[in-house]
Amino acid sequence: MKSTAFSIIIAGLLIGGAILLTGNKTGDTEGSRSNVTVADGKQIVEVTAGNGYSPNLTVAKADMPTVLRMETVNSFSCASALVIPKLGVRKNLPSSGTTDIDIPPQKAGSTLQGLCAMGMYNFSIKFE
Ligand SMILES: [Cu+2]
Repeated sequence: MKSTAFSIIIAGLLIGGAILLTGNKTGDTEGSRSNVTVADGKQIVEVTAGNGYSPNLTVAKADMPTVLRMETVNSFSCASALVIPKLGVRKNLPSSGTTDIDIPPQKAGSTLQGLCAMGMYNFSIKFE
């Protein structure tokens, strides 16, 4: 009986640890860099719009022409009505597809925020 309880506790700890590790991998607390690629002197930041935006926080390079590539896959939530106030951007994303938005070079330390039209969902891109 005691060893069963012990196994359950160990299993619980393992599952908990796995969840913590997976949580860290998305890097939402520190910001994701894995969705940023550089090609031909431009950086491409990929953000998925579905039930909200993913990743929530992206860390990108400052002082570099940037393309924000919004991806939607069967997205019918209001996340597809995208607003980027700082850039004066308002876009209706297709329910499925990619939409490129040009972002001029941003200063180090600045943050761009994207929102759904109602302000329910948001994401940020931090430039460093
Ligand atoms: Cu909304």
